[in-house]
Amino acid sequence: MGHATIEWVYVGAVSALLIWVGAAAWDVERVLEHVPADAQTIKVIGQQWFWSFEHSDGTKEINELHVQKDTPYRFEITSLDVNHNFNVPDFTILMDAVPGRINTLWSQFDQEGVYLIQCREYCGYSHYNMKAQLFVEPKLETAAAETAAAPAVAPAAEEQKPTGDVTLTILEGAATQGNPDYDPKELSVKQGQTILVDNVDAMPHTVTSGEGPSDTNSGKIFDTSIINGGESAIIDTADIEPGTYNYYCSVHPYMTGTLKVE
Ligand SMILES: [Cu+2]
Repeated sequence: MGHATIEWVYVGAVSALLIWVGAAAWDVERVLEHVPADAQTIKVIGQQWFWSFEHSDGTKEINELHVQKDTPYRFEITSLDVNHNFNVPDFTILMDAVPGRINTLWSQFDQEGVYLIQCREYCGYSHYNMKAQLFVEPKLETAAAETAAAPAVAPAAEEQKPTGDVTLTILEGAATQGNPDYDPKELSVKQGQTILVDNVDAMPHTVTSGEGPSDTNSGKIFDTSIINGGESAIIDTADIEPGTYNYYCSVHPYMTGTLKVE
């Protein structure tokens, strides 16, 4: 064979190899992009410093996400403020949550259990505490799934606001550091009285006993857990020993107050 011929064989072989590698890569890409037709959509919204989720039937959850085992889900991920990253380490889910755009990925979960959801993009003051829980529950049969799949946090439609002996208000704008938050900052009650915690802000907040997120005794004396914007919760002081207790908001730990039980 002449010199030129060998060169052409070589060029041909290399080209074929490149085309094969390219096609294989494209195939992998296609598999990743291919969302199963029966996938259910879950909207994932990151905000300083909590996660909210909206299921295709309209149910919303905050810092908790309930899904069913072996069911494909398509996640539409976004942010309402700064950049976050939606990360479920146990299922190698990692996707930027960026304001003004929707990133999608799909996944399904093959193990029942409770798993960590966290933010993997530094997003400010309480980034390290921007965590949620993923509950992978048994797969329900399709007929029952419609109703039974409804997660724990149902939309509070015509629910009547509860009343309490005293009111603790979470003020509008409280989520922004430096703004007035709890009103009154120091609340005194008599043991046995009930406290209506009225969240008039648009953001979710909590009233959680303790010194802050790193306090291992957090929430042991009282904890409203998440109160959505415009909603309220009751703290019953019947079982709280007289004393003075610090509390904070688990979503915005710079929000603090004191509860005195007499
Ligand atoms: Cu808060």
